Amino acid sequence: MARNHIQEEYINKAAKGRMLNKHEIVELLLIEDEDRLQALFEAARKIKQKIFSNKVFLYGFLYFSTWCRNDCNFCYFRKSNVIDRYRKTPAEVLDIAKRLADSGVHLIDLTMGEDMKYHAENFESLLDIVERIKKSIGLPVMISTGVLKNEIIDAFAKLGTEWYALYQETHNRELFKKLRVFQDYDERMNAKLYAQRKGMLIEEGILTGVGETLEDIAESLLAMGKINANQVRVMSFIPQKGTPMENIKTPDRNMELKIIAILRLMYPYALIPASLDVDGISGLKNRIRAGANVVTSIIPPKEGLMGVAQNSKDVDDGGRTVEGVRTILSEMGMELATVQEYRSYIENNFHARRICS
Ligand code: SAM
Ligand code: MD0
Ligand code: SF4
Repeated sequence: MARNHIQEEYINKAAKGRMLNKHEIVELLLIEDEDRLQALFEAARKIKQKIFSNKVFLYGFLYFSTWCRNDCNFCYFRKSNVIDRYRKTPAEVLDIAKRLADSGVHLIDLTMGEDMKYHAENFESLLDIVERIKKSIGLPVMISTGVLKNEIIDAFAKLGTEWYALYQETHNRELFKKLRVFQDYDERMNAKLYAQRKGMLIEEGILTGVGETLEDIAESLLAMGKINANQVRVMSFIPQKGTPMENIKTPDRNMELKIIAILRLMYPYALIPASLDVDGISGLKNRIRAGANVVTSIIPPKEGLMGVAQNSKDVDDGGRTVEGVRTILSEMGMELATVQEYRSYIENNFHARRICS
């Protein structure tokens, strides 16, 4: 059978609710023909529409400390990079969280490098911040702190922290070693699984354009379902000045879009981000069209806050705000969900595992 027909058959199979295997995922990742590509996105969109109608969720991104003990080769904030860093005070974090909430986001994502200051104080001040956000702001919280010890995860889980985001980046152990140098694959995976056992929702993710093969990507997409991740993501690698990977080119965006669409076909109920941290606000429409349903990396302007992959793009001119996003979504016939709708979705014990197979 001609390749086009095979790809079409796999899209139809997945659209009917049947799980894709590794070979089939690789075949879909190979799609180049424009009509097939559009058919893939359309199938993903239809599934999203059926489950989430035209509702989109928004995450406020609060990168409160850019200090880090690690040396990930892809990251601008790796310890060896000589850059200006900041650490917001708890009062500043709360103030920004409040303004993000008032602007209309559905969740506050508290992100940091693996800042030793927090490790040294057993995360007391971050636990306090989460408690205050829950009490006085009332929005769900995600922590993206890097690897935490089990006792610390216990403390966050006890407070009712909804999410722990911790991305493996790849599920190829050899590649992991090259990307997250001197870090332990199992330690990272186990922290995530421990949080899940303690009742937290987990987010798993990969980077594309970091030397992975299509088979590696397929393995990762399957791994996300095996661990029942609730939110699953891909981000295109953006080269960062001063890092060992600064001369590696950013990949063609169609790969990220194909991965988003395949994730949607495989895991209809999952939350899948359209990150503003890769192409800024101009990258929003195509990611939503490919099947994403959460806009992440909404950053309040002029607070001295950074993104991770695009640390300043569209931030201070207000492009990455709820208003900026709302305008674009409404042009597409999409709407912002309410906080209540987001809450009831995450309280419904959903996960990436296929429910309608
Ligand atoms: N430090 C914590 C950690 O590593 O888990 C949380 C913040 S970390 C900076 C969040 C994620 O940003 C990483 O897991 C990675 O997927 C993504 N990221 C970092 N550098 C990137 C880059 N150059 N291009 C694209 N994504 C990147
Ligand atoms: C994003 N810059 O969503 C954020 C970050 C961490 N939970 C998320 C990678 O694009
Ligand atoms: Fe640190 Fe996270 Fe960047 Fe790695 S990805 S260097 S852990 S901030």
